[in-house]
Amino acid sequence: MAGKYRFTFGPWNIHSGADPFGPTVREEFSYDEKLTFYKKLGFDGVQFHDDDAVPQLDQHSAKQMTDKAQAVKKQLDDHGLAAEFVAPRLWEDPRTIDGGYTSNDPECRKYAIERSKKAIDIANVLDTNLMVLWLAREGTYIREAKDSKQAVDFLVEAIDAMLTHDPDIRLAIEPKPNEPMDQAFIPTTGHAVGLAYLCSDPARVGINIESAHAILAGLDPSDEMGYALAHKKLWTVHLNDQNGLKFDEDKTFGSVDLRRAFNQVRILEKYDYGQNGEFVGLDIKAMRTQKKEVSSKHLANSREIFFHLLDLVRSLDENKVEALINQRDYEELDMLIISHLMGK
Ligand code: XUL
Ligand code: MN
Repeated sequence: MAGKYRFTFGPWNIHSGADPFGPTVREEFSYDEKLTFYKKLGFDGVQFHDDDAVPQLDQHSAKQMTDKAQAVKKQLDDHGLAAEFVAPRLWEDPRTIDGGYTSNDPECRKYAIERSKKAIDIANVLDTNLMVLWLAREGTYIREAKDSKQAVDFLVEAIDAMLTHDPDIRLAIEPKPNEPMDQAFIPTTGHAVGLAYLCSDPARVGINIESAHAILAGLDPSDEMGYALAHKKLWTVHLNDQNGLKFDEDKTFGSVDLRRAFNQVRILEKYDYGQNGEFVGLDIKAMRTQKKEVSSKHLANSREIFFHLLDLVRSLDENKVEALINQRDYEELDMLIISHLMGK
């Protein structure tokens, strides 16, 4: 059973606990140390930002960048790990203060596209053709700051440049409605799918659904997954949990709402997620209060919760579900699901 699902997380998911209001609270594990965690915790692949793989990327020549990426690839091979995707980090450089692809400054937009092409080149060396685009600062703090129609044109222009740069690259957009921006231009799966169809090769533009991001948009993550699956565009997921409309919490999968998590596992299982090589990605942060030596439990726990929920998905009496749907007795269906989740 475990064989059917392969799990990944990013090195940023093991972290030293800083938040906007306080400094780090535990020493950071080095990247090399983090790599040793993956297999031990039951994970098969690594999610990368471009500069997780090649730190200080912008200061390197193309040759230096390739050499460094090759060393990372060798290390992955030595650990028996795959690279799931590379994502350009477009939210820390001074040239991305006002956004990357949608900045009002043409020089900054150019930087964002060039940086994204570098991320694609790194992905090639790491032997993955998947790039995730979390559109961090592609939005506004005040409505009048940018033109929302033109922003979509800029996004299409940037994505088309990436698709042209590498005829094999596939781009998975990770929608999020807010944080760090007040209003993001691509807040939901529907927006991302719509954007895909405006691009030069829509078949190579798909989606990464993060549970917490969907919840922040007031939506049910499993419905968002269904929408992306119907378009054959669910290419990866960032499973986690979120307690209502506040900052992006990246909590352990299922830790807030087990039923909501159950329904995510249920739709993934129903539509054979993973059959085409998709990984189950987690994007989860340990609580700030965790001590260093136990600051990776959130990852192993999330994976374990996924498998417990998978057991529940597989043992649900689907005949009963269907009969209750046919009778339109949704009160009884509600009770069936709740009882099942409670082990009754
Ligand atoms: C931000 C977020 C990112 C992306 C990768 O909320 O989820 O970590 O997943 O860039
Ligand atoms: Mn994410």
